[in-house]
Amino acid sequence: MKDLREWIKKVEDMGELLSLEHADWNLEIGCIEEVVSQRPGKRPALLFDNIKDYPPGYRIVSNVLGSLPRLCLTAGFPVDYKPVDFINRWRKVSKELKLTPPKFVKTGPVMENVITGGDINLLKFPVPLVHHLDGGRYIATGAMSITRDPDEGWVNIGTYRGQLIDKQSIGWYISPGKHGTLQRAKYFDKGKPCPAVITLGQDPTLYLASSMEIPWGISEYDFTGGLQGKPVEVIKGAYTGLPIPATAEIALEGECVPGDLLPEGPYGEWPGYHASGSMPCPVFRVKAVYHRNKPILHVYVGHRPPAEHLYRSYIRSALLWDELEAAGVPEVKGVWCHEAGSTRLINIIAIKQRFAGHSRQAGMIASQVHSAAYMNRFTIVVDEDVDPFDTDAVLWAMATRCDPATNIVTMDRCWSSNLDPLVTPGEPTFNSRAIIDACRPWEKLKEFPKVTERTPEYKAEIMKKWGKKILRIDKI
Ligand SMILES: Cc1cc2nc3c(=O)[nH]c(=O)nc-3n(C[C@H](O)[C@H](O)[C@H](O)COP(=O)(O)O)c2cc1C
Ligand SMILES: [Mn+2]
Repeated sequence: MKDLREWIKKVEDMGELLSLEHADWNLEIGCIEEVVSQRPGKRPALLFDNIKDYPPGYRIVSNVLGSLPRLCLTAGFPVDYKPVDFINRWRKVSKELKLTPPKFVKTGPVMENVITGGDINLLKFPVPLVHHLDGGRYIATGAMSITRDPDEGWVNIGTYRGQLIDKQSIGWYISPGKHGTLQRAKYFDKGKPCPAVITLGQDPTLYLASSMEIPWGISEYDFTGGLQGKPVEVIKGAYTGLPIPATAEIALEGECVPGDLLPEGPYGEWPGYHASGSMPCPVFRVKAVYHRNKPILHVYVGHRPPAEHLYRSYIRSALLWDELEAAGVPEVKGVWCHEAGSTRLINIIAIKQRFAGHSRQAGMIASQVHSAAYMNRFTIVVDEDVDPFDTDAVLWAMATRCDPATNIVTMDRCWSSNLDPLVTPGEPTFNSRAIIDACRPWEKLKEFPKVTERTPEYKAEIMKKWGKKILRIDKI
């Protein structure tokens, strides 16, 4: 996609955009998003203009990727894909794409306004107070943080939250173990400040890559260039030297000095809680602000599912399936990172059992590979006759094929974070997790009671003979 504006136009043409005026940045916009993204039926992207206290044109876009057609548009896929089509296509494309580094250009729309030094005032933008219990106004939610590995030289992009501390500073929260945290820690270990760029509105295709677990060492820029078949255009930041997307809506250049910590949080987050409390967090000091005329701030509103972040169920399912195969788990027939687990907490793997221990292998590995290891709590392994997308079928398999005393194993001291409502703020961020082996026990596979269900062929025969009479009920 060229930029966020082209994306908005396309979404409007698809009938998936709702434009609203005169909403208040103070709680209203956050709640409108929650109502819209949790309603049954269409859940449009939201574009707010004439926001209270702000000049016309200073807009907010929200619920950006909160529908499968919008996700397909963003990935460059046909917009009528079903979940399984998306997952298959993402797997194929991400295997075949040619990593394509960004292209440096002299200037671009993001440079329409340049503000430095004492003139910087982040409240120029309609920074929302999103939830009643948030620790403050959150400026970076649907955002991207761009950093360079000081030893290896590659550029990472991650979506990490940022709370407005004052007119020139942001509490820059990155969870333990994320690429941004690892790179930032490398600067701090050398006693050096960590330079970074934070963008607050950008091409959703780049944002998609920024918010997903692309492997360590691969720049999300290069991945996006490959996905869209042309390099992302970037401008070299005057302060940091980092590549800034030329069409970003708003970009902030600055740095984080070791030991410069201030309280951050809580923010109502994707698991559906205000966890984490308020904790000391590295502060991002803004040195330069660039923005387009009439900039659009991308706001992500965290809350219990259904929510915008469910788009990550589709991508994570594809990534997890790939990682299982790469780790040597054979005969994976389906993967679903369930929306009720906010795409991370409950993952379902379907396999065709081929050997004793196969189901345990699938579950243990699925609970630890990169795309799923962070904050996972339940991995459920089912046989191939169970559709992982069908929650009732998965629960039925658990209820009828899993002997809890022998087929639920737990692990403790695994990778979690302050966003986990079971983690006590200030304590080490471990969690425990369960592998629920809901496959028919291997040693009973042959004699396991047959499922009480007619064959599709016999059902079809019955419908041929009786279908008209049965379906009359729909017309009554
Ligand atoms: C809207 C949104 C907000 C997010 N906020 C955070 C955050 O505040 N901190 C964090 O560590 N990860 C956050 N994530 C998850 C990361 O973006 C995700 O794990 C991504 O893979 C991180 O990039 P990395 O793999 O390069 O570290 C968020 C994701 C989304 C979609
Ligand atoms: Mn990364």
